[in-house]
Parts: sequence; structure tokens; C-alpha cells
Amino acid sequence: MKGWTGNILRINLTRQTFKKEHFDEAFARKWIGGRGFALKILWDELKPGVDALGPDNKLLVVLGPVAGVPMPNSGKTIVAAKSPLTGTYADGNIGSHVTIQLRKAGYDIVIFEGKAAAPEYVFIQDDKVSFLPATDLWGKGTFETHKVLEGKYGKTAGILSIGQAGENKVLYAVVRSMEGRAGGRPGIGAVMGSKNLKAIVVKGTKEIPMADPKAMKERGLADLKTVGAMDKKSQWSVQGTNAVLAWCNEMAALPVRNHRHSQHPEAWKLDGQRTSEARVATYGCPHCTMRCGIAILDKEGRESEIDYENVGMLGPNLEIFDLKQMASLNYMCDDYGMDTISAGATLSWYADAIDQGATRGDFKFGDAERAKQLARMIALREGIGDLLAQGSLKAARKVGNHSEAYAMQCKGLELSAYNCKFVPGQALAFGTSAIGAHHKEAWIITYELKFSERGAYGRDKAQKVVDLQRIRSSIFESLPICRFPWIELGWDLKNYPEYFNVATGSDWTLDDFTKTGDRLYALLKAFWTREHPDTDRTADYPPRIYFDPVIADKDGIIAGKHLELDKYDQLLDHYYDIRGWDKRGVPTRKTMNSLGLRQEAEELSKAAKVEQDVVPMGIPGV
Ligand code: PTT
Ligand code: SF4
Repeated sequence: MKGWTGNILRINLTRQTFKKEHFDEAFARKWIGGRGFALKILWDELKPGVDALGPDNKLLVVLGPVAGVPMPNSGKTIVAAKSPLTGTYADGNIGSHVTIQLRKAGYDIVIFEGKAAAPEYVFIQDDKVSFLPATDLWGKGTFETHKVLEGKYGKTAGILSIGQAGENKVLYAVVRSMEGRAGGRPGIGAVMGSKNLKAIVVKGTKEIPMADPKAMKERGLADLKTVGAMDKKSQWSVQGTNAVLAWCNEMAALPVRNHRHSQHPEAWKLDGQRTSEARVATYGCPHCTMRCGIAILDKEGRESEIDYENVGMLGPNLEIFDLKQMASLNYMCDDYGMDTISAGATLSWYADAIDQGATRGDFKFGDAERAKQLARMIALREGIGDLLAQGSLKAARKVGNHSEAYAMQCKGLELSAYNCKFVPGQALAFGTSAIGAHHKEAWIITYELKFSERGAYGRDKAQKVVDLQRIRSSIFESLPICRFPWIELGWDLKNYPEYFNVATGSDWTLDDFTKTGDRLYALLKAFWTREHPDTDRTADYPPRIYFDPVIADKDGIIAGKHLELDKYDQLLDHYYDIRGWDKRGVPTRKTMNSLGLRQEAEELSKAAKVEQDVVPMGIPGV
């Protein structure tokens, strides 16, 4: 087998044992790597209904055939597990030296099982694995943890760690890496904490396997220059991801005050121009010439690395327009190791619930000092922080009083920073994202607002969501590789199958990836269904308040507008029809069979007692 190492490292934390296993070429070609590998392994190895924070859940660190090779932006690692927030398959995509070091150590997959008896970290060095005490690191933030481990193992060592949020099993705790990278929004950090695993350190000395190393090197070095030049010319990384904030505000697509508004006159104080002017340092992932990590100083004078999602959710969404205060909240989320999107959305739900009289409390929109206290209380699970550590949906279900309607989440995961009250296609993208409301699955908002009719519910939007889910799942999350050269600079999508072919000696085209993307999306939804057997199409709805006239802006370019339920249902019908799923949003047996998921379809109907429709629902006249 070329391109893949073919090796799995299985580590049992309870027994402090490890063994090397192998996967074959058929498995590799069917699932590619990254998300594909993780999804299939978790489907096969996790019992349905397993406690996501119990020892029987498994934590996976997964790479793929182009991970760590010398090509543009190939420094990404997938972390995956069953999520304690959504109760289904979850993953995150992190820039890390782990990508290179783990491939050099000879592995594409590491599976952590069980639970360590006491806090520890694991050091993987080629064929050796050491289980080391982390008593001194436990209770420390991710910045200090990283510094200590980097001091011990060197600057190029691959290091993944959790902060106090992961230790205390905050349901949206992330895994952190390098100076400013974070991933695993749906609580992968909490799974790591539940295993008493503070950190993973990796060093490897072997060659990364490739079918044609010479061609890879020549083409990779040339393309690193090409992408670097494209970035310079477009000036994209001057503002990085936060360039989109001003556009969202202008287009009335910004989450302001828990999505109750979509624009704000003070939003400019946090926009890309302001954050790039305040820049004090720049960070990036390995093998990247775009380096989009912009660090600014926070209120306390600490370096805080910001991206659009962080700014949007901790700034306008909480009506905090003081750049340094927003940066402090961002720094705290990074240090405690919790997701900025879910933290921002859970805090804004709380302020909203108080405002609406659903609960009592002393937190108001715009109160940055109290927001910082609450962030600390969440990470340490103190007082009200214990409720807010569960995310907006679970907290709303406890509080009641109709507050679930404005918990801004889908399938339990909070929406990234796009206000979709009048953006039906992006609402569909969030609703149907099989891991919960994450923009990484399909970001159609720019297509929708620039090139199609806003407020329309046509089949083209459902098709666009499906197309993006296909590409993103199979190429970017499974190779795995950063999507920014393609999405931000327009570097041709065809490059990715070509690099895959150089790495593996194949002759794949984009169509092969599309088909794999459909397989992955069917199994992702099957995973959700197996864990939630009573599921129906409402699991693919965006937050209910988007359908309520109460959410409509009073003025501005979308005054009086909101989503319409009957039309959204039509859009969802188009989506299911394109996918070959039934009316409840469950992949039909026929569809699963055609995607090479015959065995999984059997397992699904047994485990979830789901009688799958044989014929996908058609839409008359379409
Ligand atoms: C990602 C999600 C994002 S996506 C952002 S900002 W973005 C938030 N970043 C956080 C952070 O920072 N600290 C923190 N404590 N929580 C955070 N939560 C949020 O997490 C990230 C970049 C970005 S910046 C984006 S869009 C792209 N995402 C990619 C993706 O998903 N797939 C892919 N193949 N390529 C991508 N490239 C870009 O990577 P999650 P990172 Mg992250 C500090 O992982 O779980 O998917 O959450 O990975 O290395 O930090 O790079 O405007
Ligand atoms: Fe990492 Fe940004 Fe480079 Fe992507 S563009 S690899 S997220 S630094």
C-alpha cells in the first residue's frame, strides 16, 4: 500500500498497554483517511448509546494520505469521538505538528481506549509509547501546559492538550495545539478529560510513505510558492478570516444579541481592519504559507489569537464591542480550552433567557466583566457555570419557559457566527450538518447572498449544500487538509485529487471524492439515527426562533423578514430527494446499499429498529 502507513496504534489507558494493528488497502480506499477512518471505526467499535464521557467511548487522532506531505496547508489533524454535546459522531480539524510527527512515527490512526487511573499524558515516539504522570499539569491552562511540554520535547514536537474545561468535562471543551489552534468543537476536549488524558506528545523519525516522493517534493515546493504568491496578491491573510465580519454586518447576517438582531452600528470596532491594525503577532499551521492566525493584545496585555468565529460570537453576539475585552474572553476560552462559538452562544442564550424572564440572573448583554467571570465559572463548573457548561440546548431544557426556542443550536451544537434568520440556504446547511451546526460542512452564505435570490427556497440551494458537504467531507476532512487555499484564494479543487494520486499512486478524479462524500454523509446520518432512534426531520431544522416573526429586524435591509416553516420544509424535501433519504431524513436502505453500506444498513435497522423506506421520497413536479 502506498500513501498510507497502514498502521493503527491502539492505546489502552486503563491498562497502560498499546499494540500496533494494520488496515488494508480496501479499507483505505473506501474511507480515505481523517473523518472517513474515524467515522467507520467509531461506527464499528462503539456500542450504540455508549456514555460519551465514560471509559467505553474512544478518542481518535487520525491522519490521511496527504497529511504532513510537503504540499500547501497539509498540517491538519483530525480528532474524533462520540460527542457528549450532540450524542453523535463528532470531529475537529486542528493545525498541529502532530500531523507530521505522527506520520513520521509510522501511524495514520491512534485510538485511545479506557481511562487512566490518574491524570497522565502519553508520549508516542516511533514504536515506543510512554504513559507519564500529569499531576503537575492537571489544573493548568493550555498555554502553560504547552509551554512545559514544548520545553521538554522541543519546538517541533507534536503536542495536543486540554485545559481546565476539558478536565471538568465542559461539554464543548476543545483540544488545543500550538500557539493558537483549537479543534473538536462538540466536546472532544471533554472526552479527553474524561479519560484523565491531559496531553498527547508525538515524535517520529521515519519517512512519510508516498508512491512518488520525488514528484511530491517538486510539485509541493512549487505549489507552496504559488499559493504564497496568490495569498500575497489577494491580501487575504492581512485580515484573515475576520475580513468577513464587515460583510456579514453589511448583509444583515451577523449574530447580534443572540441573533435577535443582524446588524449593529458599532460592529466596525471589531472588524478585520481593526484586528489587523491591532496585530502583534502572526501564527500558522505547519506547511502553510498563508498563516492566518492574527494575534492581538487583550485587556490584560496577553496575546490572543482571533478568527472571525471567535470575534463574532464573543463580540456582537454578546453586544461586546470593546476589542480588548472581546480578546480577553477569547484568550480565556483558549487557555481553559473551550469552544469560543459554543461558549459565546451559551452565554448569549443565558443573557437572553434572563431578558425574556425565563430565568433569573445578573448577566446582561454588553457586560464584558461579568462575561469573563462566567467564562471562568463555566471552565471550573462553579455555580451557574455548571449549568452553562452543558451548552445552550441542555441548559434551556433545564430552565424551560420556552427558552429552547432561542437556544441557537442544531442537534445540540451551537451555530457558527452567521445569522440565518433570512438566509434559508445557510440555515439548511446548519440544519443538515450531521455533526451539528458547524459552518465547516457547507458554507453557502456567500453564494446565497451574492449569486442567488435571498429568501428563495429553490432546489439550487439544496443542491449547493449537498455539493459542499460532499467536497468538504471527503477532501478536506478526510485527506485531511486545510480548505483555505481553495475557498479563500481559488486554488483549483482539481489539485487535491492530483496530490492524492501522487501520494497513493491512484487515478482518482473529483467524482471519486464526490461518491465517497455521499457515503460519509449517509453513514454520519445513520450514526445520528442509531443514537437517536426516534429522530425525525425536525432534527434537521434550524433554531425555532428563526421561524417566529418576533425575530424579524425592525429596520435595516431585512426588516420584517424571517424564515418560513412550510418553505423550509420544501427545501428540506429537495435536500432529502437529492440525497436519497426518506421523509424523516434517514438514508434509505437502497441508498446505503448503492454507496457500499449494505452491512451498515443492516446494523442500523437492527440497532435503531428503523424500518428504512425503500423508495426515496420524490417531489412531484421537480
Ligand atoms: C473550528 C472552529 C473555528 S472555524 C473557529 S474560528 W474559523 C473557532 N476557533 C477557536 C479558537 O481559535 N479557540 C477556541 N478556544 N475555540 C475555537 N472555536 C472555533 O472552532 C482553524 C482554521 C479556521 S479558523 C477555519 S474557519 C478553517 N477550518 C477548517 C476546517 O474546519 N476544515 C478544514 N479542512 N480546514 C479548515 N481550515 C481553517 O482552519 P473545529 P485550527 Mg479548528 C483559536 O477545529 O472543531 O472544526 O472548530 O482548527 O487549526 O484552529 O484552524 O473562522
Ligand atoms: Fe492553518 Fe490558516 Fe494556514 Fe489554514 S490558512 S493551514 S488554518 S494557518
